[in-house]
Amino acid sequence: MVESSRTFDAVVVGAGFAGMYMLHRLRELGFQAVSFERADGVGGTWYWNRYPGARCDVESLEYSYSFSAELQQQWEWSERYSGQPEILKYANHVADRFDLRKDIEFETSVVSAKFNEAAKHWVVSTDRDETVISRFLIMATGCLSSTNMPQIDGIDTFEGETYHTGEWPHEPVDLNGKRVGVIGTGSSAIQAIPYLANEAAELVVFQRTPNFSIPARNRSADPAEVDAVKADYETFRAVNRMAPAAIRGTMPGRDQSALDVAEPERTEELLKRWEHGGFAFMGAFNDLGLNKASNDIAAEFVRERIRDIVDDPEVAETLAPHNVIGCKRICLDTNYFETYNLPHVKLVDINKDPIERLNANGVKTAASQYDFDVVVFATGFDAMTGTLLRIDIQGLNGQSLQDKWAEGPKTYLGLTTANFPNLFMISGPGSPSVLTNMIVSIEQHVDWIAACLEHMRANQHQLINADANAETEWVAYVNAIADMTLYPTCNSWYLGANIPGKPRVFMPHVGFPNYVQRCEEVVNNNYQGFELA
Ligand code: NA7
Repeated sequence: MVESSRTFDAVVVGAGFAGMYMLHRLRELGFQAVSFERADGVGGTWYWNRYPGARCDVESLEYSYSFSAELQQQWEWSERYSGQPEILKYANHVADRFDLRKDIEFETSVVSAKFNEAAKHWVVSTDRDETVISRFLIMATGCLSSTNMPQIDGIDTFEGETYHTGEWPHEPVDLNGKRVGVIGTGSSAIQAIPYLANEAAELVVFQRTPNFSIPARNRSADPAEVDAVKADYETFRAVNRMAPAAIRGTMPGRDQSALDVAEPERTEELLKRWEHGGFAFMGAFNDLGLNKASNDIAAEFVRERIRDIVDDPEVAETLAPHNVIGCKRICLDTNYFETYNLPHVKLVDINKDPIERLNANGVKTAASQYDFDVVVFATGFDAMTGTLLRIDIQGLNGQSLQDKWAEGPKTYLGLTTANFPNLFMISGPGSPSVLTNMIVSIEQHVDWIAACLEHMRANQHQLINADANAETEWVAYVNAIADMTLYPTCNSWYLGANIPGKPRVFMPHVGFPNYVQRCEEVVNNNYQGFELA
């Protein structure tokens, strides 16, 4: 390993939406910063997730940076929900517009980061055999950036092509006339399946857990709507930040329990939102995430729609989820359930007919052999902690993050972790992150970190470290809020339940405005819960 003479105020790991904005802010403040990015381009999630049909499920006018008034005025989104190519184009535009590339080193992965207590800096090593020194280490590594390959025997013996939705090739994949198998029915699969079915000669979907999905009702951007937002983008953003998930959508939530609304009004409300499309569905009533009886009403409504759409009653029943709606990340789709009416599309419930292994020709289940040319793994991610824990991060006394988080992530505000001084995480576990519009959460974290670094510079502090008690209280607080909701009632990736052996801990903080308020209180109380030295 070459110990380089390069010294930075801050190393930013990643050049997705978090890393890019962090780099921009650091440079604005006059800090010497570099970003290391494992891909050969910017965009993070939107760089990697190029599967057919990949699309954001937050509306374009909201899913964009707010930090530059000129940028948000000048950029034109073409659709209600942006597709992956357009979001990646936007990320590249931002990189060029703010001249970020000169401080991003592409195709460079950070493999370890060790805190040197005597020198009070991080020693950061990359897979380019270089070690650099930095006062601060900022992890902008994304929440869904380590793909999850299922532990199925014989994957390597399959002689056809295999793809993971989260690492889709850059070149178009030709599926014309091919027999395609898809494993998984999460958001990625639900977006991809109608596209895969369009091309493939045969498509077989292996489902472990059915998912709730609401029609996206995507369409071209409406010029009148765009003009109205752009006339006062500041207020639009401010209102969005006050919404529980920092997502307002185009239909306000109804402030009433489902149990307090009589039929037929209750069903009419749900139907109106089903027709409108998108996350607005979950705003039909104010207690869908809190009260099982209310949730059952919305869940049954969606099951009814699935039964309406899918011709074969047996297939419809297999596709109908029976857990709490919204407990797993709710999906948005375009013709997902309709796709199962096509004669060349088949659904296999692997609870009834388990996958035994992959073999040279395809997938062997307990009851059948399915031969494929292509198998697509839409099996998700080791979410929120996966990428952080793949890097050998060592804090005070050589303690590794892997050891510290062996029973689940422990953070203070989801921004820092005790005994890892001068280390920040953008949208880390314990922050609202994946339960919100990610860009809003990213901007809030970046601004908080930037202000903290400015404060430290102004007061000649060299070190910031979270207090262990403050951290313990934070973890308990995050769990207490989650326990008030229906989130812990199913096996979601929010709980780490999709990864065998991962500790079952609810990772994100529920609610955005209440979280921001806590972060502001901490600062106003002179960085309460931190030791500054
Ligand atoms: P998800 O939502 O984690 O979905 C992964 C899917 O793969 C899900 O249906 C899983 O079933 C299934 N899966 C995972 N492992 C296996 C094995 N071993 N066998 C069979 N099926 C399996 O990932 P996505 O990429 O779709 O979406 C991730 C996020 O990206 C999404 O929430 C949005 O925020 C954007 P399970 O439900 O675990 O039974």
